[in-house]
Amino acid sequence: TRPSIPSPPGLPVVGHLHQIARAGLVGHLLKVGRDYPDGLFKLRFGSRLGIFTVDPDIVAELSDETRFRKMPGPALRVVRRFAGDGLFTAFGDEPNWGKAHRILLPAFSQRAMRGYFDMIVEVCDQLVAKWRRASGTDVLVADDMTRLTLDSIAIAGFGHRFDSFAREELDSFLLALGRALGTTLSMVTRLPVQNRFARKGQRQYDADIDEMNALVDGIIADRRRNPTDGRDLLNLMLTAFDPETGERLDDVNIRYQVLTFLIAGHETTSGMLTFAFSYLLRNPAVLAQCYAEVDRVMPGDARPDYAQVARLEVIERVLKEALRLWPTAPAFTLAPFEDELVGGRWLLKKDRPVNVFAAGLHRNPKAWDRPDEFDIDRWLPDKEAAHHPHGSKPFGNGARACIGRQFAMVEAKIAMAMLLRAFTIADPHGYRLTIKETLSIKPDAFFMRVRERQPHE
Ligand code: MNH
Repeated sequence: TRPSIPSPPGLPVVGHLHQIARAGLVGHLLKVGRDYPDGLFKLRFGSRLGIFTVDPDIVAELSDETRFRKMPGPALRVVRRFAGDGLFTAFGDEPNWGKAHRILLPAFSQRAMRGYFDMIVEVCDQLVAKWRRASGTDVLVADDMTRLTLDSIAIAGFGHRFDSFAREELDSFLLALGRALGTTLSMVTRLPVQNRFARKGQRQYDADIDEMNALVDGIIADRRRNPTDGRDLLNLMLTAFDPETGERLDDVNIRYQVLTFLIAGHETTSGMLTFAFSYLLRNPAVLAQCYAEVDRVMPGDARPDYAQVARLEVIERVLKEALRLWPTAPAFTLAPFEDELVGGRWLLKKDRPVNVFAAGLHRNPKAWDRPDEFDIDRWLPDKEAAHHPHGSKPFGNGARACIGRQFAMVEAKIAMAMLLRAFTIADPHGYRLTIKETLSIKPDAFFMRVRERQPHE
């Protein structure tokens, strides 16, 4: 007989849900992951069983695309209620995945990125202006990073202006999205009976999805009324033909794609930036390196240009290290095409999702020295080359890896550089990191003191 997958002690009926309720899903998985650095482990969510791994050698096997592929698990199957067969939530064998992937890939080329650059800089300028007005006070970092990343993807991808910095409150789209993702998470981390009694929540959930769709339909209708000739995401969706099938995307799928990009295109980047700022405050020597880099690469107050982004290498390492410690999309799910043995001993069933828990993988001592320590020098070129090749997966794997990763890195680098060029940052309240999870993760209630830099600073 084959060994069964190990599991920490749980309770009858609820399994491990009570522990998850206490620590949060990511907090609990980080804790359990430390006890199972090798192989697989399983947790019980009421009647449902989840299989997890944080082992880089197992992840190496799961990353073999001839044996495994992305298989949306319970959480993404709930997200499909509003994102349908959009790129993120599609099953790989749904024709719309390949079609949309081929049609939209050109929107993420180097050339396309260059085209978005000025729009991103314009949004960053608005945040700089806002912090100037706030100079000497505390800002809620996650909210401003969310305004920045939402406005950037909306303007670059769809020509839509949220103008988030013109208003005090977050856009109602963000509030609807926050509630919808929170509900999604609770659907997979609570017992079915607890969910069945949450009727009022169900009505709110439906209303939130309606609100998000209304915004998306408005964006699409607006472009149809006022066509443009750029090749942004929306124009590709509306007009481009798939080179393989010769077909265009249908209207239902376009709606799913626009919503998918509005969500996937901002949540995780905003979390990455927020974690990165929290680490800079706790690592003054690294912060000093960032200031030196910004003043060298982007001196004065001239408009940043695209070529400078490649030279922000310290800031890039800060972002990579923040994503190692807190990958803002903390897990993804894969399944074998056929029954497969992994680690030479555990049988994984065809089509049964396995969770790669990236946050635990990224802190596994099998892959990383001093895994809990923030050390940007891990990402110096020669050291990076020496890492375990599957010890870091912040953007997923293979054909289903993040299509927006360059967009995210360009945007985050330029934002961080423009903010550090203009402000000194401080942590007068001694922030202690706590995590807010929806499906992605962010630092919770992180306030930072910002002050305009003086010429000598
Ligand atoms: Mn992104 C897929 C992480 C920024 C659009 N993204 C993924 C996956 C991860 C991920 C992990 C794979 C998920 C899975 O296997 O189930 N993404 C990130 C992170 C950042 C990020 C950590 C920022 C930091 N993503 C962005 C941005 C965009 C974007 C910015 C859009 C502009 N991501 C996507 C899309 C997919 C995806 C679309 C789905 C791709 C596919 O399956 O074809």
